[in-house]
Amino acid sequence: MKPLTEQGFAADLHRALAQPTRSISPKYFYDELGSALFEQICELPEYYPTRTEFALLRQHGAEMAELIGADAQLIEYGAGALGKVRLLLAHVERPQSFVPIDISGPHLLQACAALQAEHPALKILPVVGDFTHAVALPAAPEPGAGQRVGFFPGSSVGNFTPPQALKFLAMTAEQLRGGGLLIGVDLIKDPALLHAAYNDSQGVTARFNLNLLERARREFGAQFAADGFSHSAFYNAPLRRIEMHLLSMRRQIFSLQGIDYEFDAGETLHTENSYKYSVAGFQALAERAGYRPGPVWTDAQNWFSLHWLQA
Ligand code: AVI
Repeated sequence: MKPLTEQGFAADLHRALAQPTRSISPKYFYDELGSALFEQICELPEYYPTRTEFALLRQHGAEMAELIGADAQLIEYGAGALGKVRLLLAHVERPQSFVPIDISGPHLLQACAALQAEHPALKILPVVGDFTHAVALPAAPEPGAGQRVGFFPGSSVGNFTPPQALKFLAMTAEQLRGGGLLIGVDLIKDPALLHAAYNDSQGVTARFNLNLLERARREFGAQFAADGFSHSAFYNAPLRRIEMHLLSMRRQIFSLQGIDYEFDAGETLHTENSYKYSVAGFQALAERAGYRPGPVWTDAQNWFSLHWLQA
């Protein structure tokens, strides 16, 4: 077995499998195939967050840009394909620079090249790193010039537990002091809608979840029966979160790098939480992290929210 201090997918998977209640970080979904499956999820009819947030950015981008102000440095946490920031950049006056942070260097640089072609005058300063930690950032605008503004769309904050979210928000509040954060947050709603969003009829979310085990097979030769696990996603109402699990269909052995882990029928590996907030509940969390909550934009159905938080 790998030493317990080791970082990375294999070490974390061993650590998870050795626990009586098995749970692993959702960050391991996102290898090449997992990232492509997530892009497909964003297009699904049942997965409302992406299109609702896009619509809010399209509708209110100019108001948001007004709060961002002229000459701002815009920092995107967990940048991905840079689709949403384009809707802001269309309105922001003379951005001083755009700093996208992402763990996947090749993808980030590719996305930056495409954005640069559309905005030849924009200074793009990509940072390859884990945005959940305090990565070194380019210098902020001079005092009296524009402000530093963070952008964290997609309700990725929902994939943190509330204590992790508090820690992340407190870190960004420090980084953005004097400026602000524009953050997308998925809202509490009818559990049937939530259930459908994470149990789509085409089975893409199931493939996305199961890819975590397939990734272990590809990368470390993990051995398990292809039909031994199934996708399970449900709304845990008291905790206000969708939980995703990989559910063992029978008593079986999952073998990883020469170590056998036993699963009973019905036992799970917990792979993701996706917390849902009320507007007031999220504002209270942001306040505890050192922000002053400002304007909030929501859709007519109250499914999704974008918050301006003053740092
Ligand atoms: C990235 N994150 C905000 C997505 C979510 O909704 O929690 C990931 C996801 N998991 C299943 N479907 C989408």
